[in-house]
Amino acid sequence: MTAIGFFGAGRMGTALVRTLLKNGHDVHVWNRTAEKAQALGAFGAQPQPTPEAASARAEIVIVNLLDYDASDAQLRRPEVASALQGKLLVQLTSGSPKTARDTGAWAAAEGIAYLDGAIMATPNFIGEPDTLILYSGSRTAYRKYETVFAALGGKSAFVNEDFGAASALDSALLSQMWGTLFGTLQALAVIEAEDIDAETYAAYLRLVQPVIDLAEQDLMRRVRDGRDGGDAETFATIAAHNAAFQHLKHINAERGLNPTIADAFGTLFAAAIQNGHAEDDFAALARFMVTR
Ligand code: FVH
Repeated sequence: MTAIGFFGAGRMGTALVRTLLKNGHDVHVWNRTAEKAQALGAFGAQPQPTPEAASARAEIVIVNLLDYDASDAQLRRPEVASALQGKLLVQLTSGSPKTARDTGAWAAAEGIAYLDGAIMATPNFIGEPDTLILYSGSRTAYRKYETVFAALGGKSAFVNEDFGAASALDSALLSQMWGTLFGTLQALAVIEAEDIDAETYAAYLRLVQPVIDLAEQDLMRRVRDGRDGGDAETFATIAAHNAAFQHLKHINAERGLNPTIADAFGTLFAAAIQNGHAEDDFAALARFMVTR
């Protein structure tokens, strides 16, 4: 059993605390709205009136507040920083690589061991064997409390000692998710405008998915290896993609659909073609994802 301090009893914080309690840990929880922390008392938590009180008897302090502004407003208070000294601070509030590195530097200066985490799941998946939570920072601290992290998510992993790595992966993986979800929004707009039902579309999508998956894997390998010129293995050149893309543009215009998502595709295709990459692989578009 580990004595754990916990800041936050929102949707995710409540799921995390209840999972820690189920795994037999002694959890002292503080929340800005005290009633939410008190409600966790029914599950065995020890509600505390302040973050420093929640940290006093803890070996590890886990933070899961709305954002880093809310978190910093608590952590940077001298009473809290001194209560954390010599302990492990685990930041599970979502943030950017920069905020993670800044907090890591602050923690080091305060004599606090630090792990920055990224929860790659919604609250309902917390405590499940396949749930992934990424951590980066103190490898020693991760190893010491690995069983606590495994209880929160069975696929939890230590990325590396760069404090910002977990947050960077969080944003990359979320980019992948948003790309799929925004693509789905565009697809659904097209089929609705063309009077095709969603079940029909879903059935054909399942048949096309292997083509999409292979193109994604090929793209990742080509960008990793720098093989972005058109070659015998290129599935479709940028010119071929762009020709097909014009049909989407025409549907959006003809049917009065919002062009915002398609415009992002068009901007990148146009930049690559204007710079002489029409006959190159789709992977050549990666060159235009960096602006400096
Ligand atoms: N919900 C999810 O699926 C995602 C999955 C990935 C990771 N996120 C991150 O987890 C953080 C918390 O998200 P949440 O969904 O639990 O958010 P809420 O339910 O709104 O709870 C927010 C908690 O933060 C407290 N809080 C907000 N502002 C302040 C402040 N200025 N000072 C102190 N505490 C603050 C709030 O307190 P209260 O409103 O109950 O008094 C909640 O405890 C977040 O980083 C997600 O990106 C979740």
